[in-house]
Amino acid sequence: MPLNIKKSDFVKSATKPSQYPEDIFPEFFFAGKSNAGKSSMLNKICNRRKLAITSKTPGRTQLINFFLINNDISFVDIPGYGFANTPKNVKRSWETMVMSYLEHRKNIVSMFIAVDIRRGVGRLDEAMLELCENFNINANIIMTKSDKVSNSEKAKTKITTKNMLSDYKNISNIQTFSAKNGDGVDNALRIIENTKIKI
Ligand SMILES: Nc1nc2c(ncn2[C@@H]2O[C@H](COP(=O)(O)OP(=O)(O)OP(=O)(O)O)[C@@H](O)[C@H]2O)c(=O)[nH]1
Ligand SMILES: [Mg+2]
Repeated sequence: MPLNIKKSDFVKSATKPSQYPEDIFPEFFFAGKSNAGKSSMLNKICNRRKLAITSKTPGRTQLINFFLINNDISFVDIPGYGFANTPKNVKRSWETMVMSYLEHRKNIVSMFIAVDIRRGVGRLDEAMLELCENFNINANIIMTKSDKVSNSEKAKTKITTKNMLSDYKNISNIQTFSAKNGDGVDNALRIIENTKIKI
């Protein structure tokens, strides 16, 4: 059964572990390239328009944002990687912030990687996958903005992505998603329902 989200609340933003909320609930985090649609995905899954802030401008989400779902699941929107012309100091602070999140957070059960379906999986997505593999974190690949391509393109991309990522043992699911028309929402909710017990 898909998870039924009845309640979703913003908890807090953080840059470092001392600022994180308690680690008592199973946690899912949303990663991906800047502008790939992470925050929109989180909102669509929660059926809320403005829970996480979204923007046309890449680099909108700059802190680690924690949300509490149904009072017993945690969602985390992390800043995106790899937008053009990232200054070196911003890149370094992203790395410090995300690395210490992965190192310290004990309640992570799974991650959703948002990949713009028109762009496909890139070098930095693979780097993120590898990083998570090292931390034993299970990954779900979400090909976002599927409303922008035809059904045949959707099917084709799913197959090529599956083939391309077949070496990663930590990927449990590859699916399409649209925050615009709801494609893939139920499947994402089913995954959360089935994974949340793992803590
Ligand atoms: N057509 C369409 N547009 C989308 C979809 N999801 C996101 N967008 C648009 O893509 C842009 C970026 O969306 P965000 O959700 O802010 O992306 P993000 O990955 O959180 O970006 P950063 O926080 O900057 O890393 C916005 O203009 C969204 O409206 C989708 O499913 N379909
Ligand atoms: Mg965002």
